[in-house]
Amino acid sequence: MQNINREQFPRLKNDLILRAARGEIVERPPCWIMRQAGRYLPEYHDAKGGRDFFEVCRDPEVASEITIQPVRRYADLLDAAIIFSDILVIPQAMGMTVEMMEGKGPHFPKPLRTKEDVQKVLDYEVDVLKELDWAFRAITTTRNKLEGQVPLFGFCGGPWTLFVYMTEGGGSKIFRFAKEWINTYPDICHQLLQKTTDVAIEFLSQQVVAGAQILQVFESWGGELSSADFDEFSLPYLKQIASKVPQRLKELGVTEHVPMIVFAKGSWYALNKLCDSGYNAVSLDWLWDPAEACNINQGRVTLQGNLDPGVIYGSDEVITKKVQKMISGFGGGKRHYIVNLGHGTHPYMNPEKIKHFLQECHRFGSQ
Ligand code: 1CP
Repeated sequence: MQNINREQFPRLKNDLILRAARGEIVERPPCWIMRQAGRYLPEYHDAKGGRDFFEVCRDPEVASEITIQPVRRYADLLDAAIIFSDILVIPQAMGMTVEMMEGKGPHFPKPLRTKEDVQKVLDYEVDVLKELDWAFRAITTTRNKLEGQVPLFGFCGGPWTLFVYMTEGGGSKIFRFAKEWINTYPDICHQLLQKTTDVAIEFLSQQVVAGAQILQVFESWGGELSSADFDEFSLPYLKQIASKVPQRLKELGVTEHVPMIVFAKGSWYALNKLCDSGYNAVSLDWLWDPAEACNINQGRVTLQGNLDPGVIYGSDEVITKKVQKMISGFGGGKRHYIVNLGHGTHPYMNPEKIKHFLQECHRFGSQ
């Protein structure tokens, strides 16, 4: 395990996203992109060199290089880096095997299908510091290598989203097993969601100790739940994370305020509640009209998003037009706003189009 002195990290030169997340008035909206590192960048494939995804995550030198690649390529256009890792490292730390199938996505050879399967995970004693030591090393290395250019995001998956992967065994279109679980054995589901939440709280807190300066929780499958089921199987756990991470950070001796962002993709019905869920910022998918979201938010939190990632496949002129519309929809972006896409990049995207998107966000956001 590492011995970290947070005072010794390089001084932060660009704290724009931290100020915007805290609700301060800023000179322009900060910009970053979900999945800004990864497969659409040729330099990612060079650095990965055909190795296994999780092997690369566990190598602090390569993981930090991949994390910094977009910051280097889009110099001065990105206001944050996000550590190169995956949401599925929590199920791994809980004793489950997760493989990454090249070009396909995550695969669990033994998903949770019986009560005994779940009990095994509930009984498994998780030592977050030990199991995820490699993740903390990657964060510390990256924080040092970033030399204070931009803040570093730590992240984790939302408990419901992780539950989906643990029960389905991978991505899904119909969510047969996850839905079978919550509609047959809700009590067992709550036990598993609680255990996952406890691990997520410790994992996020230790990422901060290791050097993360801002946190995001990805509840990517939120929108697969009905409004009532979201209130039962997702929201209470997201709220616990927001309230307990700051408590844990205090215990761990972290004195600065670390902003937290929640992204519950597809959970449009929950925006009002998410604005009161304890997060500093709520990330929106592209189904939202920015002005309508602002109207619901009423300045309670910072909103993040929300350009349809598909717009990146369009012409420069159309990207420009849609960026302008987005930023004006968010009231010009000088307060309560962080630029992002409504979801992550795709492997087929042209890095030059992403650059154009970022340049236009700077141009309209500075006006
Ligand atoms: O810059 C970055 O953001 C890179 C770090 C990162 C993050 C934040 C990766 C790298 N994954 C994630 C989060 C993540 N992983 C989410 C939440 C965000 C989202 O909704 O997109 C989810 C749902 C996953 C699960 C996952 N991992 C998928 C999706 C599969 C599905 O069910 O649709 C996939 C394809 C992965 C693999 C993965 N993770 C990251 C990369 C670069 C890759 C591709 C690996 C490869 O083949 O090289």
